Amino acid sequence: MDITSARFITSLAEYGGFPGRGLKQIAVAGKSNVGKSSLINSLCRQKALAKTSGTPGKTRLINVFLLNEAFHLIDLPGYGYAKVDKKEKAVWGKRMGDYFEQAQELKAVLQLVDIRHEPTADDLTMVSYLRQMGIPFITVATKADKLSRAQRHRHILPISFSLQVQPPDIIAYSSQTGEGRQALLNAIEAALQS
Ligand SMILES: Nc1nc2c(ncn2[C@@H]2O[C@H](COP(=O)(O)OP(=O)(O)OP(=O)(O)O)[C@@H](O)[C@H]2O)c(=O)[nH]1
Ligand SMILES: [Mg+2]
Repeated sequence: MDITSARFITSLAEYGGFPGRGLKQIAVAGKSNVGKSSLINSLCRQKALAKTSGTPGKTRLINVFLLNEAFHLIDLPGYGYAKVDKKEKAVWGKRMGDYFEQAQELKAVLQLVDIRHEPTADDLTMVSYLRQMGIPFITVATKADKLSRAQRHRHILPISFSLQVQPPDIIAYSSQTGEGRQALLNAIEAALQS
């Protein structure tokens, strides 16, 4: 599979009112600044489809994109942003809970973790939530370009232990070099067929 077209559809605070339901969905989750929006841009080969930022907490709403006129890709707001107060965290939790409970068209979550770091407590909470909900997820280790090939192996292992995912199932990805793009597209294609 390749991506032949991609466009922004809408930003939602509440998923319940989303009119374009019925198409299959893939959602992108992960902590703030892990590279969710950058991954969407590199996957779609567009520079500014999803807004990216060096400042964590850029994506606050649920952003919906239509790919290949065939399925929705959902950019979820990131979690674990230290400067967010309690009230905002509660809003985030409610938004996400509503989304995951209502998104019956959701086929898989791309769960992003930074290849350089061990998954955070929030990552573990997210993954166990997905498992509990029976939502399949594809683990993507982002910013692979920041490590050498030898270093990558050393970093994938603790990620695999902590998330309980087999090492070969973790896709090392770089939005800057396009590494892992084809592997991820293949995984998305398989998820959409399930
Ligand atoms: N070197 C490198 N930098 C990356 C990569 N992906 C993202 N970044 C950088 O990481 C920062 C955050 O990227 P975003 O894509 O905005 O992250 P996000 O997960 O969407 O963040 P929120 O919207 O705040 O949740 C930006 O400065 C990006 O340029 C990558 O593959 N390699
Ligand atoms: Mg973002």
